[in-house]
Amino acid sequence: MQNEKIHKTLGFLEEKIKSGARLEGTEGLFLYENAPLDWLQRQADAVRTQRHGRAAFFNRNIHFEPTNTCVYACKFCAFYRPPKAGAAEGAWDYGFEDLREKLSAYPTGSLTEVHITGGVHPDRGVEYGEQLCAFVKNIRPEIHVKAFTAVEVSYFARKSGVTVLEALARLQKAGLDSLPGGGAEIFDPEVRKRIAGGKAPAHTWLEVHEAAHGLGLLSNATMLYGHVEEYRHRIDHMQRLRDLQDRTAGFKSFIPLRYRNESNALSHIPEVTPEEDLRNYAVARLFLDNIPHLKAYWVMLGLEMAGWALAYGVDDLDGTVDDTTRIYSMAGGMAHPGISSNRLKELISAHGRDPVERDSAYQPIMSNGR
Ligand code: V47
Ligand code: SF4
Repeated sequence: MQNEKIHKTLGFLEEKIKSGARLEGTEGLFLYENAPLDWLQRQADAVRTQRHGRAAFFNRNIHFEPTNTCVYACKFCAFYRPPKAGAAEGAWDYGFEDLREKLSAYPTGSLTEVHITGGVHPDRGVEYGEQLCAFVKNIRPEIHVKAFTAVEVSYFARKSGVTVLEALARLQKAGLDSLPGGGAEIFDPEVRKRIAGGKAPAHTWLEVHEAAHGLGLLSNATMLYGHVEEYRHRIDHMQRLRDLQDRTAGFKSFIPLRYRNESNALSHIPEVTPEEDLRNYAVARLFLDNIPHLKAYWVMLGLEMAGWALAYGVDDLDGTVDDTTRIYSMAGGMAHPGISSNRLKELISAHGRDPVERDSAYQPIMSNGR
């Protein structure tokens, strides 16, 4: 496209964004393809400031990944092991007592959320999920249980011969508080088939979240980018989330996840540049106008880049995380992710924002250290 035409369209879009009007899919695509990064930064930061002022959110959480045994074999995944694999091949399976031990390292008040997700174990149905949620609530009733991706929930339901709605209602009764955003990858069926063939299709992922929202459970949404997809697939992905959010308002945060290329079946694909990460956050902030929070997951991105992302529309850095998540360390992310809340606050302040500790529903809470 010629420079003059690009310039004119950017002027038009700047006015549109300022007025609060919603961007069309073609306009989102135009931004990905043509907008200079500094232009995107200014627009995304203005929208972010309008919504959240100088606040940048974080929470005190840990991740627990019960098993990496998985019935699926997503090509981007460095984490999973097939059901026949044993410990020698790197498979693991933690029991409830391992979780008890892990939680016991955190005195009451020093942790607000446990994020539980893992491989889709062939033998586990909704009963397992209920027991795990109830186990956490029994020993630590104050901790928010964010557990099981839509892919895991859909498998639980199938395995136990119940509907998704029934599975979710039973999990909620047992103690589930919200769903994490994983498993969304990219919704476009062709791309999804190439990178995650076999696992729950887009409509299943969306149906699980819609049903969860109907029960009053909040959830997040991710997007895995920077592999074989094109910009139009990212727009399609965000459009489907935006449409669902218009109906339910149940998504709290959107979490773009950059494809990391170590030790998986797509390792020949180079990772995208930091500039591309920032472009993606900014377009997401502008296009996805009805999901309030945009999260830079520092474990995937690195702390320094997560700090920079705060100027490109991001308002949330996830949490303290602890060192038990391996989804990213096995794919090229930080080896032992974990950080104190003070370090997160320093990072946020160094980037000119005000750190706000939040609970899992993004209500500000008073911190008591660690
Ligand atoms: O769905 C797996 C991604 C996701 C790779 O809800 C990879 O608050 C990049 O969903 N390169 C699981 N990404 C993690 C997730 C998440 C993380 C943090 C916070 C929340 C939340 C959710 O991890 C998977 C997949 O998209 N993933 N392998 C990889 N090689
Ligand atoms: Fe299994 Fe999840 Fe890895 Fe896919 S991304 S292989 S569903 S653990």
